[in-house]
Amino acid sequence: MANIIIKPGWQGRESEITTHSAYSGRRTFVKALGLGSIGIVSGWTHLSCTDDSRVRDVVRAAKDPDGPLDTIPENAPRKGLPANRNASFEVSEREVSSRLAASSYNNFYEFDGRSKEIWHLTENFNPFPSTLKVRGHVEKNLDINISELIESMDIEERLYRFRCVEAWSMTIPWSGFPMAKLIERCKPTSKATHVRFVSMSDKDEMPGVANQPWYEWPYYEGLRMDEAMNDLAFVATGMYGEPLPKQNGSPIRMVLPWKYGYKGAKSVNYIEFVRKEPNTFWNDLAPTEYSFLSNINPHVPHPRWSQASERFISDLESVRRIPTKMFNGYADWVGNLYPDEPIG
Ligand SMILES: Nc1nc2c(c(=O)[nH]1)N[C@H]1C(S)=C(S)[C@@H](COP(=O)(O)O)O[C@H]1N2
Ligand SMILES: [Mo]
Repeated sequence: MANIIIKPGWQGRESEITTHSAYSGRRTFVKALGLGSIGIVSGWTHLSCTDDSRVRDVVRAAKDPDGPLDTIPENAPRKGLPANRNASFEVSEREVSSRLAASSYNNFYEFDGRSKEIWHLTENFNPFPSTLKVRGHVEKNLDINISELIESMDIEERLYRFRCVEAWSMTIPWSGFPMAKLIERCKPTSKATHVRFVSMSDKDEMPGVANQPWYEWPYYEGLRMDEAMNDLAFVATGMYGEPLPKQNGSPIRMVLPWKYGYKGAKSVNYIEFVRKEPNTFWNDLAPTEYSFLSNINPHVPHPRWSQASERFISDLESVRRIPTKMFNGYADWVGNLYPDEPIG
């Protein structure tokens, strides 16, 4: 474990670890160093959007107005698009974010953990065709063709608030289908208490998987079954009336608008039904910063910044600070799932 140099993330673009000789998995690695989470991982985890460099990234991305809109896979299904909007999910207090902002200011560590400009790194990524594997406590294992899955569902549009743990936010018109419909299709047995989602992970297609080996790829997330079956839980296959751009998680990505953005795994190709609370990517990396539940709560600060307000990205030239709502404004839908949390 010699020759390990760790720099905070804001000191430069080169990797934090210049030598990372054989280690099996990041957890063992951090344990071997005998360090707690916060200090060591500060360069690996999220930075608050109050950091000015984040906003500079937004402006820089704006200078390339064509690229981010041009990354929809050619072979993505378009059936049912644009879909009718479901009127139950109106967002009236703020405007819809621009499509350019939503497709050029992204978090997707499989491509890059540092900059928000993911779209121009997605050239080699081929989300279609692909197979969704369904495993664990199910009547039987399934290998589902994802194009066929999308084409077999009734596609609807839902306008949802979106809140990243870094304290920036948008309002996004997703298209897709309720997560409950997918779970129905998977036929979990009564033993399943939780569901895991695992993202695609390919070194040849995703530069961040190749050059950031200290992360525990593939990205993995999870929910309780009652959360996954809630009306709000959504599987997005598109946005702004088009199929999902690659940087937004093509071919399918999970959307859980009452939770911080990282709970919604992108580019999922594996679902597993399990009997206990599963480990999750960010919670394993820094348990003091990211909990399993990760419900949006303005009263609970992140250890490194407040969560009481957020930078709302309306479009790339127009960012303003607004207050954060309990459960991101979705207490009426999900408040009853968490009897121990305040609704106020
Ligand atoms: N597989 C995977 N899923 C992911 C991430 C990631 O790095 N990898 N980032 C998460 C985070 S931190 C956020 S805020 C959202 C960003 O989604 P967007 O770029 O479409 O807005 O995706 C989430 N899902
Ligand atoms: Mo995020």
